[in-house]
Amino acid sequence: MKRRNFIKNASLTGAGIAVGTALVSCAENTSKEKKAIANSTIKATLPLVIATWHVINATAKAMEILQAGGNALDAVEQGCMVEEANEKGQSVGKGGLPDRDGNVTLDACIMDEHGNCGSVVYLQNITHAVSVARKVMEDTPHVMLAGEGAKQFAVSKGFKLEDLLTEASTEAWEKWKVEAKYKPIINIENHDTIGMLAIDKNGDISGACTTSGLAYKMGGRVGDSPIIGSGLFVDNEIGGAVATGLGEEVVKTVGSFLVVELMRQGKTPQEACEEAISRIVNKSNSDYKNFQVGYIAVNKQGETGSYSIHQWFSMTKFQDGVNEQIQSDYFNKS
Ligand code: SD4
Repeated sequence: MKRRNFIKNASLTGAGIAVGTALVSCAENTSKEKKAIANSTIKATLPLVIATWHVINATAKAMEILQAGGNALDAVEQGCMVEEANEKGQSVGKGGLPDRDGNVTLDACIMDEHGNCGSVVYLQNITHAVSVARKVMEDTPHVMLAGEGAKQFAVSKGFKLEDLLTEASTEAWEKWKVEAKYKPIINIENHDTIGMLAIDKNGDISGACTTSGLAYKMGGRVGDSPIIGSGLFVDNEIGGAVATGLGEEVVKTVGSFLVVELMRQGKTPQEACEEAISRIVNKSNSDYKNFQVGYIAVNKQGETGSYSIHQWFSMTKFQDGVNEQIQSDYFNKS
């Protein structure tokens, strides 16, 4: 095995592998390899999956796929599909809250370990937006499809058209219309846009993100969730990150790409999430008291992190047989 591959594999596979520091002294190592060796002493059991908010059914589905030897891409897609199909979740897929005109419009994206990605924006009448995004990635020369074009593409791929506006969401929309005030809600029932990252048994990372976006948004509004680099970013050499919350603020700081780049510079996933939040709250005109943004991240060594502006953001993590909700630390303690 070539030296580079040995190091790569040793730092990724199986439970808690520690690579000998003797290798560090070898003159032919690049600095990247040295970093990989230093980091590889961290004990991580693979596979693992993390997701935004409290979504244990989604992480359980993803882990089922990973445990059966499936890859991270299938795991994140099928994990996200659980929430898309859950009509009780009013911010994802079927049952998602509509825009101010009563239209449910979905945004989603997916990214694999090769840096391939696909995305759909303003998709209507199709529950599994994440799967359409995957088809965009795999079956077209494009990255993003929007609106009617995305819908027609989905239909051509065999997706079923459905009415996504449930009774409960119609009722909520009717209530909202009485005052029709637009204000982002900080945490919706502790269960919101789902972003998921998985590392499979080979150490490969994929991620996905899917949402109906902000409730009662303007018609045509698109958030961060389908935008590669904002709602999601994966670099298989470094790690991955996903965002939730007020998408406009995530887009302005290219949040998920930022988190991954900070990890590339040597920050832990936790430190990187904290720094990305600080870029938002420390702007001179930041109105952060009135909106929420949360990040979760994983690095190549299987360390994870999560952080948000306000309390009550959480991450679900499934690793080592434990599928648990972990409350995130947060910035605004005042
Ligand atoms: C958006 N980021 O459309 C999404 C919504 C979200 O928690 O994550 N809500 O801006």
